[in-house]
Amino acid sequence: MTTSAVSPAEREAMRRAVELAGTRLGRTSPNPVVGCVVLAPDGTVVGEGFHKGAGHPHAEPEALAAAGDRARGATAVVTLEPCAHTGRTGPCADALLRAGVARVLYAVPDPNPGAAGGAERLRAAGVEVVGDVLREEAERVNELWLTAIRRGRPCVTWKFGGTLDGRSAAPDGTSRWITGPAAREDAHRLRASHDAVLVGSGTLRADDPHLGLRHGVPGEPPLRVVLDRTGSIPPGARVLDDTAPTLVAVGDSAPKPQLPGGHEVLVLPETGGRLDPAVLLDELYGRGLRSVLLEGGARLAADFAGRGLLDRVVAYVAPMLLGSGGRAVLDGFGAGTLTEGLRLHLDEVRRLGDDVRMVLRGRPL
Ligand code: AOF
Ligand code: ZN
Repeated sequence: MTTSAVSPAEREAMRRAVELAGTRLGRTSPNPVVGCVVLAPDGTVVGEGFHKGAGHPHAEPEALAAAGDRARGATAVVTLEPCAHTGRTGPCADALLRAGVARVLYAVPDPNPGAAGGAERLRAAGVEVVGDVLREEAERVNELWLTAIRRGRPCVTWKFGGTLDGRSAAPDGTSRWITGPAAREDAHRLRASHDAVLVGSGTLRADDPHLGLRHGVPGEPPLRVVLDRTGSIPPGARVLDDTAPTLVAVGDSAPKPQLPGGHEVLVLPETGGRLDPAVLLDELYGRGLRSVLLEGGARLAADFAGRGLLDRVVAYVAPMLLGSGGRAVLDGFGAGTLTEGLRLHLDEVRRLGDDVRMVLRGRPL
């Protein structure tokens, strides 16, 4: 085998490493999800590991510990370029060298300048290193983190459920249910993979959403964030219960609402009577959050769309028409002419019961 040829067993190991990484989605911020598999020279798996989250060991030391002495002369297969820095833990490149690994395959170069450089360090020490192995799959599992690091703010996904003609409620406000149970279940899993869920005050008043994880959906509940410029959140709102912390962002001219314990008020500057979503995103990024899910309403989504702050859209479209008078899923962002429209890129289409789930991306990086 030549230095860079990747065997079927190694490809399979990378697939497994991506799967291991995916088990921690939504639970590692500000860090990425990373998986690692150690293969003996005959292609058998001798160790597996994944990064549990910030402050925990990286994926490579976990997999090396599982492999023990069998790591000597072995191949380490890892979804992200091994780090070369000492952050909360030591450099993975050095751990791989100490373990005597002969070959390292990785999928995605580390875009974090502080941590990158592991591939070079390993090569300099005589280890065979191959990058870009199953890169697309590995980029996909880390899409939220990679987008956040490249943009320097959390990755923003707008999720909506609506009719075929883009309505989220009938004229009288009724909206339960437009999409079916499979779509609603999927939306809960989507929530669990994000660091924060965000709603505007209109949605809060209209729906009184809880924004927590439904019983049975694994994962840690995301931070609930309410954009409430006028500080008018009712103290009895369901989002202020004690199942997860909630951050209420108010304008600097608003009275500071009194919230039950465990929740926080964040005062944001108002410009022209609006809160700037970019300022909120900066604040969340500074707190280590890397992904935000917009869950309503139509004006909040329009605020983000109009400022070029939508990275992804997850749409659950039901086979139903509500026609004129129904509430539009997007309200406020208005293209005057076709060229001003926000063109998205279709990434995934899946049927869920009678509904269709589409994943779309905003502008590419
Ligand atoms: C790896 N393997 O499993 C992870 C890596 O503060 P630290 O020490 O946890 O470092 C975090 C940074 O290290 C993170 O931003 C990313 O660049 C890299 N994460 N690297 O070799 C891992 N989680
Ligand atoms: Zn590392």
